[in-house]
Amino acid sequence: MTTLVSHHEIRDRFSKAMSAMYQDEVPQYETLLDLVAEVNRETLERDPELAERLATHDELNRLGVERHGAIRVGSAEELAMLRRLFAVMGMVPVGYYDLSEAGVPVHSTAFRPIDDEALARNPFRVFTSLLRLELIESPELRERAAGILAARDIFTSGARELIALNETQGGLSDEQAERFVKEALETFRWHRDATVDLDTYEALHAEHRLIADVVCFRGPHINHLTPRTLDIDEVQRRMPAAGMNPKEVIEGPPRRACPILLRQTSFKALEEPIRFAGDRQGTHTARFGEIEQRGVALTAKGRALYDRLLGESRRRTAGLTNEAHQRVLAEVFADFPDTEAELRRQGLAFFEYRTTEAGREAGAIAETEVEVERLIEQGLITARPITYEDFLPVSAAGIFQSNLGGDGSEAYAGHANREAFEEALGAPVTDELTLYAERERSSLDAALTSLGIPPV
Ligand code: OOG
Ligand code: NI
Repeated sequence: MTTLVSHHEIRDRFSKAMSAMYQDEVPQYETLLDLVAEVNRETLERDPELAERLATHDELNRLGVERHGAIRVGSAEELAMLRRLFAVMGMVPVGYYDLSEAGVPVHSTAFRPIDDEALARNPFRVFTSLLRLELIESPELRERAAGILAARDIFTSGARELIALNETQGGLSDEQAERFVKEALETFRWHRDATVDLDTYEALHAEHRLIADVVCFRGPHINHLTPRTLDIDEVQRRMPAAGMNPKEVIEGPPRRACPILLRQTSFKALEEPIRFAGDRQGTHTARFGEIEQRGVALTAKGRALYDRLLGESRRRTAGLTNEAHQRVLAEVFADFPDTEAELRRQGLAFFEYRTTEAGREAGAIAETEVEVERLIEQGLITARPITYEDFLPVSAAGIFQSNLGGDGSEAYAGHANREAFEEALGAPVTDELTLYAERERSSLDAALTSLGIPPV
């Protein structure tokens, strides 16, 4: 019998190997990691309370660990195989994102771990986009792209074997896991040689830069990795002095007392030398470094409010510098409650509940109908915001756009097509809201039960 290592162990090894490869390939990314580490250190020194909170939740040691990366693939076969590859690492497709509306001809999901323990161990996820060839207008170019994609195999034969082995064995042995990490990494590697000639590249590029990026190379090079920062505004401010060219604005909600969802920014993609078929030199711009700061996951109601306020602010922020942009955002988001109690009372965000020491000592509570807020006030249970683990389509589009150059934000006529995406994937995507709701529900049930109160 083979002893299997856990899927989470393999994800941890893989994300570290990927980070090492990317730092090696993109030195500016290493500079970004250093800057993030410096700002995180200073933030913790300034805010001992935050440091203590992170320490008690076992967050300090994995602060510098990458939170996500992103790739783009060209066909249903590639996407379906990726699903099987990520399954080796306990990562499943969560969420459906339509970016066509924002002028990016892809739809996407995030492969990520879903249970608490796995997220605590290593939350690494990969935002994965599928090119929508059907949105290319010219039939001739569409066919050319499809033909080029059909001729490539982005997986090594070793990776294919180990993925199949994972499925029959239900996991991999230590030695197989080592080999898997090495073989799987090849899919994400950068290639200086394009598979097409410069003319083909330019024709596809003229249609949309993203199409050239997906179609012209041997594989879906990892296009960015993203560590977690404790102060995104400060990292954005310091990027130029550290030699990085930040994107114009930080995506997502403004800075708040109770952070919500996700804020992101990046240094802009670098222009890199490429050798095209026929031995002609050119360049390609695809790879960048990103940072993220995460807050609490919002309920459907909270998300609707976020979307409405973001929509309102967008009409007023067009063309503004980041500072002015953030000021307008803060003004508009004044309508979004900014205390944990209010977020809970209005059902805007998800929380995880726990019985406190006092609650455990109090034992069974006599009352049958008890308000959760009262129990919190009495110190019998605590509520902790559940971190948002997913992505935001408007922000993602902003990240795509600023790294593709130009604003080219004209919407495609195509609409969201989750069914087509799931068919290509070969499986349904998990609904992210359901995951948060279940986590909240089960924690509350357990807390109430321990106080002798029947769950509501
Ligand atoms: C993905 C952009 C989206 C994010 O963090 O929202 C993304 C890409 O450029 O391929 O990574
Ligand atoms: Ni990203």
